[in-house]
Amino acid sequence: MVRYLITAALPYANGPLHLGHLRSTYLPADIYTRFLRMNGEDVLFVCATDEHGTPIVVNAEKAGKTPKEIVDYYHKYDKELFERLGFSFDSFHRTSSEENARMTQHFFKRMKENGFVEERSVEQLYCEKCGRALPDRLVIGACPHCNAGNQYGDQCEKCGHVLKGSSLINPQCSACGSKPAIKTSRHYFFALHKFSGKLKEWIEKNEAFQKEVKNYVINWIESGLHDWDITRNLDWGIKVPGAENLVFYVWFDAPIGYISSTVARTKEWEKYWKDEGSRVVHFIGKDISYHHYLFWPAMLMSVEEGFVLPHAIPVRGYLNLEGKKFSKSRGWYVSVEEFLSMFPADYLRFYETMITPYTTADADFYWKDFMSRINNELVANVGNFMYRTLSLIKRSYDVPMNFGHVDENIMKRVKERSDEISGKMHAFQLKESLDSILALSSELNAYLSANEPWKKDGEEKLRILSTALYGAYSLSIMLYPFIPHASEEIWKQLGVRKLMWKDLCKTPKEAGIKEVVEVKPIFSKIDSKLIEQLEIKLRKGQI
Ligand code: B3M
Ligand code: ZN
Repeated sequence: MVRYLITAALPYANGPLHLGHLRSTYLPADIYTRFLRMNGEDVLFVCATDEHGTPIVVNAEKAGKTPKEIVDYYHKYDKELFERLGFSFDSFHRTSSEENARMTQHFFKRMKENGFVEERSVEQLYCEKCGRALPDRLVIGACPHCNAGNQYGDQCEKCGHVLKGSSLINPQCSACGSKPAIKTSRHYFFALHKFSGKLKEWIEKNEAFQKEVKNYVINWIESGLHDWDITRNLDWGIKVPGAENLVFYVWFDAPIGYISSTVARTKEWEKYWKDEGSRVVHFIGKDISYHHYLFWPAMLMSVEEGFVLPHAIPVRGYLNLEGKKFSKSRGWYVSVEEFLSMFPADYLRFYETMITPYTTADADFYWKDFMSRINNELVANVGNFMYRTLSLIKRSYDVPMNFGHVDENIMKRVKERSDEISGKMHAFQLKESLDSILALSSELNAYLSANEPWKKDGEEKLRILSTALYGAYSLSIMLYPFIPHASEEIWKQLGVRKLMWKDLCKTPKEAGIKEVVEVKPIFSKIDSKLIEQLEIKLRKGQI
């Protein structure tokens, strides 16, 4: 039996979410999950906040708070915002949880027993003044590969190289600016290189992986995989058993968070992670491909406990804002919270899907483009068809009717479209599916205009309106994964509870629709004055 475990990359509990965070990961994962649920699949959708690592330590220090206070705040913040966006997680847990500490320590123990973890001496930077080691973001200096200044010790933002703090040119403690000393310390390393062959074979034969991603991942393997230092001298993190002064590196316990979030939800978590028929699907942004295509599957192999390897790892690119990177410090920024104070969540879900094909290409959020897609595609096409249909019915019949005769050509057309869309959805082509739904909506609008039910009466009128009604609720089913709030509103107006994908083959009568209970437009147009104001505000750096 097929079973699905869907994940969205874990957001760092370290700051407010902006519009760019949603596009590559949470939104596609939610759309895909809702589609599977509508098809009656056994699916669990899990996520969590990623609560360890030096950036959280640094931010907490700057804010005069403890890391725990910061992550408690942002866990709650993210959870609430995700709910408002309609992200339907079955479990939204935390990497600082008991479950995750236990699972992480268990992984480490197994990996060590199996000979994939080695203890080695490392030279690392140490700040005498702060009295602590300086891993990752606790140190700053120039990149030894491209010379760019002001780079943190984990990765160069300019050239993308993964760095070692001790190789930075002119390193400084990022908290106090002192010149660090070098100290040796015992750390644990995960022998990633031992999995090169297995990983390569697994990636090459997996047909669900994107070709472009496969190419660059295979390149990484061929250029040689480095073993990973999976421990850090820090106080904040999951303790390494038997080593008082060490915690695990954030990227070691973060993906394990996918499992512990499942554990927190159900005693039967192993069904989803170990049964042969289970499909684990990780939705990610392209910057974390290395971690999900190489590091994580190797970890799963190394414990030798029958974990299934990821079935698919859909990768998408970044979102920019009007041609530039989102940057909170530079005021080039729109937070999700601000957006939701002005527009419905479905508008964001719709627009971000429309600009996100299934590739790793980046895209831009433009206020004007946002307005025109909402006004011309969502409101004028889908909204208009729904409203026209439902108000014609409401005006024509004030008693329950038998909406049982649907034009066969339209029924055939909807079925063809639904097969096409289903195929695309299973292949993670979400924007491409939405395009097909919009095309169907245009066809239905044309049907209604061509058949002019307002000029007809009796059986003929009833047949045309039954057909339009069938079209309207078919669209509401297909659109539900994308804009669930709007579909739920339509269902309310039709007096039905949640519809399923299989209801696409039913006439309104068979689906239990006897009348239009109430009619209200489900969307409203965006005012161009508001958009102009938002553009000005953004340029002035006030958002
Ligand atoms: N917390 C966020 C990122 O790098 C990071 C993802 C963890 S997924 C296990 O996009
Ligand atoms: Zn210092």
